[in-house]
Amino acid sequence: MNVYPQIVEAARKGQKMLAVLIDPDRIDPKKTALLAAQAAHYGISFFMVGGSLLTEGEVSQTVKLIKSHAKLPVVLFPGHYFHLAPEADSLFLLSLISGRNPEYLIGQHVAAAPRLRRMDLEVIPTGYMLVLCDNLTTVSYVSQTLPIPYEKAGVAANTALAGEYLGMRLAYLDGGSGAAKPISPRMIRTVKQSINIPLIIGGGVRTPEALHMAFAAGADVVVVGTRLEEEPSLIADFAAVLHQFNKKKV
Ligand code: 1GP
Repeated sequence: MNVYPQIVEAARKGQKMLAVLIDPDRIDPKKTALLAAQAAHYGISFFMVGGSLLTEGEVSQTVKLIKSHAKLPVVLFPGHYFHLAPEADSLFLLSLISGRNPEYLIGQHVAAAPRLRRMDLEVIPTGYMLVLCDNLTTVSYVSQTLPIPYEKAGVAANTALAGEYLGMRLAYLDGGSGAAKPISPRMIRTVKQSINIPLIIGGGVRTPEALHMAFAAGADVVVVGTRLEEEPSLIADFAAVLHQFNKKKV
């Protein structure tokens, strides 16, 4: 189940995608099972599994748990080269292009490469940009990088475009998990207008209104993690926004 062609095709048609992120560090197996079953029912696009601070083993278990409840693609969203699992479908191979820490621009990738060769994962090179949304999130701390300032939409756009010229297939603007507020619509619009690759937005999207704003500003894919892990039943409200944009009824 290759995810990248689906993202490109949806973006070409102006269709939106909604991804649910599960962090194996915080997983509640009952809630995740419920979320997986409901996500399939409500037409969510795909799952992501990952986090900044987890250990090997939990990733595989989480992917298997999701797969046992939902026939949806699972994309790995690794914080470390240990965070790989052959049970997943795809991998966002993240280059942290907002930062200047070589470890997250090439170091982790060198360590991951031989493992990836042994796994049959779809590898999607992704230009990953952190944005400072009021609070310092775990990912900024762990990666020891400076995020892009909230108001600097032009910096974000230039960074995303540089990523595209370097061969990245996706641009991912992230406030980080648990961000105090979502990325601004102005930054989303500015970045979207500057690039030709699909744009993913995540971090701090806690309400259907915030999801609506991100889609309306030009996000092709929006990722919701924390809020749905807390309250899986909200999936219906988030899905309603997705289908409103895609003009489908659930
Ligand atoms: C984090 O974009 C994701 O990388 C999701 O963030 O947990 O705040 O929804 P939240």
